[in-house]
Amino acid sequence: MKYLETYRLTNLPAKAYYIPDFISDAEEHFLLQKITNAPLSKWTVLSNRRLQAWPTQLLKGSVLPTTDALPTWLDDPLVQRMVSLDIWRQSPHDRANHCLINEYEPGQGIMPHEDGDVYHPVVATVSLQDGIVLDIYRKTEDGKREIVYRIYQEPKSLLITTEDMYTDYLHGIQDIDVDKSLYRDTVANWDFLSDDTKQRIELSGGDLKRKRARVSLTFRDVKKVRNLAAFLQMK
Ligand SMILES: O=C(O)CCC(=O)C(=O)O
Repeated sequence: MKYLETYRLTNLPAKAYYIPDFISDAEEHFLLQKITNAPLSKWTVLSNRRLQAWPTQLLKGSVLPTTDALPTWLDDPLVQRMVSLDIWRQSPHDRANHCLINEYEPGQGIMPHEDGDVYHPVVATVSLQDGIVLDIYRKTEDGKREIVYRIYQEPKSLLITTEDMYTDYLHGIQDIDVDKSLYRDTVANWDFLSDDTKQRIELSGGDLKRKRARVSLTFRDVKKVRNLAAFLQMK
């Protein structure tokens, strides 16, 4: 893999990186198998997507118990490869300790939101199985929000957002079947997309139908890691 700076989306505020083909076909297949074969109890089903939290859901939405670590199939090669890119250099645990796996069927999405103070401000998302558009929103002065950038995440890619992109913007995925108006000047990472993806977008006139469930693995470093007994005593 080339030096991280090679993948910087320089047309976005600081900082976002998009790495196509971050994982191989075989790795994608292996990860999808692991996710599919996880116990059914691992899934939380929401109205517009379902998700798995690894190693576990956060206590009170903000604390990771020390007893749990990411399973090997998520750590190797994904987290280790991210660590080698030096993206967790300044994070409290020098690496991601948590992974949220979201599955979006065509027509599903996630409301615009900020990731907040629970995590160190570096987010690394691997996409599997299908592409999808991530919208980046800015808050307007009248308290509303508007889409200011769009990033098309191909399967097997890695998207990293940090600094202002983490703190000053919201992100979301629209609950639609077709990602519309995808052109060179509307997709922030257009130059990084594969020829095959660009051709499919162009052949569809810029309106790309979501064909399969898109699965994402979002890696972050949860700041607070506590011994569970100590955590309960604090109550
Ligand atoms: O699936 C994605 O790419 C976005 C997930 C997300 O926004 C989150 O987990 O906070």
